Amino acid sequence: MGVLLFSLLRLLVLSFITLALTPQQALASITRHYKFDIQLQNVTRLCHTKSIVTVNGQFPGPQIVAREGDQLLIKVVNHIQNNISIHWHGIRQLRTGWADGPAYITQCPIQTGNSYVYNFTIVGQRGTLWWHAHISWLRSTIYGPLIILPKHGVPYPFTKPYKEVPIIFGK
Ligand SMILES: *[C@@H]1O[C@H](CO)[C@@H](O)[C@H](O)[C@H]1NC(C)=O
Ligand SMILES: *[C@@H]1O[C@H](CO)[C@@H](O)[C@H](O)[C@H]1NC(C)=O
Ligand SMILES: *[C@@H]1O[C@H](CO)[C@@H](O)[C@H](O)[C@H]1NC(C)=O
Ligand SMILES: [Cu+2]
Repeated sequence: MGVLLFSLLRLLVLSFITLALTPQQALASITRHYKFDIQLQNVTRLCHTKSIVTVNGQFPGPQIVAREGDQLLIKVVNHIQNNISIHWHGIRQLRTGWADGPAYITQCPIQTGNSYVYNFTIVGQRGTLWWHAHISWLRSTIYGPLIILPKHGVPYPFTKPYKEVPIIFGK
């Protein structure tokens, strides 16, 4: 009788835990979509205007924000005359080597008028990384931050900052 009651109780507690955790787990990982249009843009710095290669006309490029465990689908469309590829600097590509980005190493570059969807999942990493073009001189203007937040409910390993500001050094 005591054993049965104990088993029943355990079952109840276990189902309660499962029920309580399910919605959160459903929230845990999502797929995030980004579109990178590689295009020329006139950019002014220190009173000089130059036509440079950008992502979506932005310089520095757009910020990617994801949570640990999320899947990223980044569609890169090449509108310029050069071949291009984008490297997700510091991301561990676990069984997704073809999404790493170095041209002629893990992929053929994306040719003019073509596109490629980088598809990878962030596993066991958090913090601020960056992405950049990984071919020829295009890397000098094509770059931006890649921010990986901890999973929901997981704190930073330090006191929560008052504010976060990505700082990116370029030339
Ligand atoms: C940049 O400026 C030049 C000169 O004004 C113009 O001919 C060109 O179309 C502009 N390019 C873009 C992408 O806006
Ligand atoms: C673009 O890539 C293709 C395929 O790798 C190559 O044949 C071609 O020469 C490249 N074009 C330029 C301008 O580098
Ligand atoms: C992304 O990759 C996963 C497996 O790694 C695959 O199941 C999924 O279909 C891919 N999605 C797209 C849009 O390519
Ligand atoms: Cu890199």
